[in-house]
Amino acid sequence: MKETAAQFEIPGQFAEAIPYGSGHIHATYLLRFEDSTQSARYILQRINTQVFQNPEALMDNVSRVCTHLRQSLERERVRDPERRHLRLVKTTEGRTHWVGPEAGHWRCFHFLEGTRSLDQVDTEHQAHETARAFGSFAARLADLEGPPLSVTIPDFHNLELRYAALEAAIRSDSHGRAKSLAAEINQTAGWHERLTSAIHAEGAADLPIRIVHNDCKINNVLLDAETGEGLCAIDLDTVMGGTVLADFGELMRTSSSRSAEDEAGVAEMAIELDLVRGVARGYLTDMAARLTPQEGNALPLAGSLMAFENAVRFLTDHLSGDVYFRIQREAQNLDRARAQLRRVELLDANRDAIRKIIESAQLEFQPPNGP
Ligand code: ADP
Ligand code: GN1
Ligand code: MG
Repeated sequence: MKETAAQFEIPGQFAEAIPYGSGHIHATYLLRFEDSTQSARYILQRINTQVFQNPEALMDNVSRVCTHLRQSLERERVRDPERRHLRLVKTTEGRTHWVGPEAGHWRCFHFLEGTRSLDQVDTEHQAHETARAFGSFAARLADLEGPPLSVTIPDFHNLELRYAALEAAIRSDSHGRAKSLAAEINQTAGWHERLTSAIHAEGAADLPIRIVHNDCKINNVLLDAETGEGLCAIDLDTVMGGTVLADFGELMRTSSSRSAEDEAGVAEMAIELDLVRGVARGYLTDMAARLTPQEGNALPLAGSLMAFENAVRFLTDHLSGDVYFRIQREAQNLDRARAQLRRVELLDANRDAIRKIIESAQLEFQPPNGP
């Protein structure tokens, strides 16, 4: 790790590198450097190139997004700009990342001090600040100049392809797990049918493409450790063209329930309307004025769709022998899938209440003459 860290333009001496965070994709390390008077921390990541097969294009996107956010924050003289966007540390050769032995692609960010990320939400304020940070992020990127961002994962939120991948995993049943999963597989098929009709009924099939984050889960935002203010959207690898459903839906999926993503006690799981209000008001603070009426109408469905998409992906990965999402224990992807199926059910059952909350947040944040 010391040799890898030495490839980056970091002053002082290497002190330590320890595994960090609970992301499912990259290998992340907290790096500490020190000199005689002070010590500074960094995030060092080995990019998962199974998942991101074009790391050059990926890092070009990330670097453009970081630069644009910095310029936007500086132009508006926002307080504390350094903690409101990710900052890459360049390599000693002035590059965005370093390609090491065995084609390991490494990158380094300044550690945002005095912040924390949560794996699950507890208060309405946390839900609000998480969603507000992601809404502000999307609003700032609306005027990104230059060519479109590269597609870092093709068809990332293509539900039909995700579902087809599940069906293929069931057919090949490479780890002999399908037989014991008949209940989950049937449930998934049922939701696939219902949600496919809902997408058409709610006009959610052909929403405008805008730059979105595409992975707005709760632990991809850094909150101020003391005040809880939502400071910085992180994990920028999937920032590219997409629909508002991906971002708003992922926020609803991860921040509308006081339970873990892999919660085993699904019977007690609940959707809490105070958290739903936090998400809706937070996200719409900066985005209400930008959304078309068609996008606004589709928002109440977004949480069910993203919970379903994640259920399908976790179940596929469990059937395939856990090759995509990192796990800390046996059958964790199955627990994740079951918990997401329960969220689909709860979000769907609460759709009318969720719609009312969203409509009231839209009124609160829309300019008087509409978007
Ligand atoms: P993954 O794609 O594997 O989820 P992330 O980029 O989300 O990787 O990073 C994993 C975790 O590391 C985050 O959830 C967050 O807790 C922490 N983290 C990442 N970047 C920073 C940073 N610049 N400052 C502080 N913490 C960070
Ligand atoms: C992954 O990278 P991370 O842990 O923030 C995944 C998301 C899933 C999420 C489920 C690139 O997010 O799409 O929704 O796990 N990221 C990628 O927790 O596949
Ligand atoms: Mg992450």
